[in-house]
Amino acid sequence: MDASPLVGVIMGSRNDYAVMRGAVEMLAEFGVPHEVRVVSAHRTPDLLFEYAETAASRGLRVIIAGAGGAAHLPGMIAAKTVVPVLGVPIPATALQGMDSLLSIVQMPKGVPVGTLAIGAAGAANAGLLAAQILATTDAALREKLIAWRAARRDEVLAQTLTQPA
Ligand code: RP5
Repeated sequence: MDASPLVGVIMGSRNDYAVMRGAVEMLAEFGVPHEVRVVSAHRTPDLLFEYAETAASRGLRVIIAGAGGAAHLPGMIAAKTVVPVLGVPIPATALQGMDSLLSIVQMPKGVPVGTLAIGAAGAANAGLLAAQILATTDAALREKLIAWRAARRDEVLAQTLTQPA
């Protein structure tokens, strides 16, 4: 995207992108300027601090952070900025994302992370929710979101089921 990014999509590993692309695709569908980066809480902690500390001054309005395992990335980013952080638990270990969900959702009072569902649904919803947050001050984006919801409604209304004779 050429425009200055309004949403930062970050993840702890390039391996998380298989899930996190759902957020990126949603932002692209709505024409929301965004950036995508790997930022690891335990492998690149200095980058994590720099990313969070410069997020607001670079114009980011929402950060979507996906991580697997102990999943401290969303919480640590949230600790260093007041830009809203949406956390996506990635099913990266034998615990299938329950570890990440509990880690991300259990932020102590004072440093919130808006936590989405584990995996693809959570990633897509994070993209949608970021767009909805931006739409609170963007009427054109709000109209796009309303049209998108109407299209989903019409898809369901057009569905038919074939019953056995
Ligand atoms: C976390 O550890 C990442 O978010 C990823 O989900 C998990 C495993 O990372 P890799 O070993 O696949 O790079 O930091």
